Amino acid sequence: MNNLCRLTTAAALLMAVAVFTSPGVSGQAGQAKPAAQAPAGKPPTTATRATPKDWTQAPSSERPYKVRLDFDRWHDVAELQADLRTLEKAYPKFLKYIVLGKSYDGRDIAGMIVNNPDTGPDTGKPAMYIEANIHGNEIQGGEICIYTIWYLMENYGKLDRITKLVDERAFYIVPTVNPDGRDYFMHGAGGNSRTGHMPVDDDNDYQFDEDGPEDLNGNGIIEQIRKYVPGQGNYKKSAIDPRIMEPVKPGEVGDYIMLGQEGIDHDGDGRVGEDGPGSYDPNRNFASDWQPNYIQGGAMDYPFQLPEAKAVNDFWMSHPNIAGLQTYHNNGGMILRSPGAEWTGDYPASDVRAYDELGRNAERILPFYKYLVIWSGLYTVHGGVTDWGNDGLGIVSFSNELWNNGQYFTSPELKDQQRDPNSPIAPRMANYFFNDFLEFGDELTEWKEFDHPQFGKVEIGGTFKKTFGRLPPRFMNEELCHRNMAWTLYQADEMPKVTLGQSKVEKLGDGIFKVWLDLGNPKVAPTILAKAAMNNVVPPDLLTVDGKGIEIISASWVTDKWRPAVAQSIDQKDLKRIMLRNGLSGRTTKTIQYLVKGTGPMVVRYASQKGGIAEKTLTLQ
Ligand SMILES: [Ca+2]
Ligand SMILES: [Ca+2]
Ligand SMILES: [Ca+2]
Ligand SMILES: [Ca+2]
Ligand SMILES: [Zn+2]
Repeated sequence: MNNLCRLTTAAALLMAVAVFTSPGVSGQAGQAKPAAQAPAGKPPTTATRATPKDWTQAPSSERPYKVRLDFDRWHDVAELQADLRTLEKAYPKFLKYIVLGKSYDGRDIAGMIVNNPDTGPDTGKPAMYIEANIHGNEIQGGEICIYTIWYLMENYGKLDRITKLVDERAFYIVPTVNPDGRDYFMHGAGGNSRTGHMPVDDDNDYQFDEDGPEDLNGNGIIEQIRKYVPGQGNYKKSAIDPRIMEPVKPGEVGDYIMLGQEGIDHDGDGRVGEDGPGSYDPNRNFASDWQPNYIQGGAMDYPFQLPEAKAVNDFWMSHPNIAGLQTYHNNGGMILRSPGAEWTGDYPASDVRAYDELGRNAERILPFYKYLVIWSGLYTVHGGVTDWGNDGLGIVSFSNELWNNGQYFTSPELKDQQRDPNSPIAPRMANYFFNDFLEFGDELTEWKEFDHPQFGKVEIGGTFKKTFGRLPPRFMNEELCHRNMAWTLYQADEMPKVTLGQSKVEKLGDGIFKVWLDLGNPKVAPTILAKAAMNNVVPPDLLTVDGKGIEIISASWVTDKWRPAVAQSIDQKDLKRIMLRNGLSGRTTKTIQYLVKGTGPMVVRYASQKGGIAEKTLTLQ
């Protein structure tokens, strides 16, 4: 019971006491006479029970949603696109449905631009790019993408922070970068459909994709096959739970053999499911630290060979205002940044500081998630999206590994129980417990007899569904959507934002002025990452001066505004067009001093590819 509830109960109790102790009242509560029947001239002695007040006419504490979408299930490609269309139709001013390109099988790679045109075109604002599902089986990021668009729109004009964010930033949101893989995962046999669908000969028999796994019993899941061979097997049913198969100890015999995953050996090579669709890694086909297949498996023959990788990269190249990137994966509960490989070396210290501050706050927004560097915290990745994003495009890039099985049993008491190997929620059994008592058997297929054309009488089953483990249970997905979105909105808010702040104009003589002006970036991310400046992938910020007849005699950086003795002269050819090669780092103010000849308006403009544009007009008189 909370405090408010306690108070209310106490108040009700007091009132009841007051009624029962009023003089002249001897009956029980239910027998109090209505006031209308009290004798004339006497005040009523008890309260009247009037007809209930119709509160529904007063404003509700709940906010009505304009669009209702479901976030407690998974959507195939057509459903995701339908949701995008629904949102676009409901919020046509802010939303624009876009197609970045086609997948190998010809599906649209659809996305949404979120922008308030009243505050300028999207391309003129720092933009946050959010994508999901480059690995076909890692689907729940798609729902987060839809949730993000939905939440921004539903709360625009209602929550000041959301309104400001949408006014100041643009968003590019792509729910599935690998629509072939997504639909194969959801509708096809594929449990392991990480890949896209460009054919690859996995087993070097000069045939492409000739023998994939097959859902023989038609329940939509690729299961295990076991065969009962009493006294001749090397597997047995576990004593803890007969649904679990375990290998026998040396010297023991078991009653079962395991025959691998569900399917048929179509090409007679003795193997089942050895060459399914594709089989490469779309997240190894990007240009930073790209390595050939013999170093980085699944990288394909050259960067951007995959139509999906090329489509998103073409979009990034044509939207250099993208300053923040999130690419959703699953699973494990991680907030990852590059480098993907140790040999490329860590980022310059100033970049690491910005990443660390963002990452530490991400951990606070996302309990159960750890902020980690890819090569040291996960594994080595060559040619991944976030390396290309940071090193090749100068974008602050993160990748979340969504969902962590630890989220099933989260209280300290239950965590203690998980340490007890005999507990039904010990790690080995936790999934079974969760399946039985929280999902009512929805996630596990039981063993069932099957007549296999090649193996004879077998049993198929014993498998958690493809949605289990990598994805949260459906009923927990809305929280996953919201928290991950909240983290990307925080990142979007901390993208660089250039400002022109305090200024001072001092008249030195006839038509000669000293002008001070503060240039600022109050956000965590720098306008140009140090690594991007090193790689020359982001153009310098540009500080320009305009005004009829105005000449800049000299320009210098004021080292300390409050002790202005020392100034560092800016040695550039055109002082009306000063380049800042390293931009403005995070949370910085820098003061410039101009010596100007001329009178009238002086327009100063700071333009940063990733930090936006600020303009200020000073008057020289
Ligand atoms: Ca083959
Ligand atoms: Ca293949
Ligand atoms: Ca099956
Ligand atoms: Ca085969
Ligand atoms: Zn992944």
